[in-house]
Amino acid sequence: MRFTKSAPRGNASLVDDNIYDDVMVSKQADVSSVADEIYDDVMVSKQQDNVSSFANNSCTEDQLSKQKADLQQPGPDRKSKISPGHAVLLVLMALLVIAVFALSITVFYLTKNERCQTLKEDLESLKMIALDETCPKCEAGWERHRGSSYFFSNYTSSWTDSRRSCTDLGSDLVKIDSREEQMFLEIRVREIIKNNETFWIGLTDSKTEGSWLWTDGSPLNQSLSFWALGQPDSLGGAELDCVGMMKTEIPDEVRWYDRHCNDNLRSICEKDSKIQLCFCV
Ligand SMILES: [Ca+2]
Ligand SMILES: [Ca+2]
Repeated sequence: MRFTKSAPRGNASLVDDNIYDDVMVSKQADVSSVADEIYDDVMVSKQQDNVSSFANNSCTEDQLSKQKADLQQPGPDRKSKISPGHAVLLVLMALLVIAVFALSITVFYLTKNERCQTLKEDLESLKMIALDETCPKCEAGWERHRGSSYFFSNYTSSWTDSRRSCTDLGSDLVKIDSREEQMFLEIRVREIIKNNETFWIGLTDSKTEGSWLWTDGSPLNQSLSFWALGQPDSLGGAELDCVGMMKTEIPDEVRWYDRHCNDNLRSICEKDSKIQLCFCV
């Protein structure tokens, strides 16, 4: 509030105007002051709000940092986000990987052991051949078929002498174990036969008449007997106790006949072809 100066009475109107102006100026000054104060209050309040907001934001960032650190650190307080189904799947996958690895190792060692065994067998065979101590020499002319090797003699001798010749070569008179073996021998006999010759085989009933045995002592299997028609015909007591195979009257047919064991005939020797692999080079 400003005080106005006094004025002469004649100029009362002018004085009133001055007073009014002073009052207005003073009022405007007061209003401005109040507005400034309000503005200052608002600014202070706003600054306080900003500080509070900044503090709040800082607190939130701190909390986020703390939560991030907690997530990075394993511990019982942090809950796992892996579901039980995923955990089971992971375990199964791990077991599968382990099983595949173990299987690969097993296959590797089995293959390795098999190769080693084969190499050892080959080495032993080479040693026996090189040393030439235990392997008897075999004659030329052995023929391999399936699991056996066969020798068709060009000389003739009795059944007993023919068998001895075979054993001297690490073999015995042939034992016919199958129809296929019979067929093979038939084909070879037809190919090498010259004058309707007969070849001794390893079958005899010299111990008991009518009881046919192979040289290894096994009895003849009647379902695998290949007698010629009407054979054997010594059941009446004749000394026909050894068996040979020869062509019959039927073209290309080769069958068995019982003969005197002292007859001089050709013969067929048989031995395991594995033995031949070792003994014959
Ligand atoms: Ca045989
Ligand atoms: Ca007989």
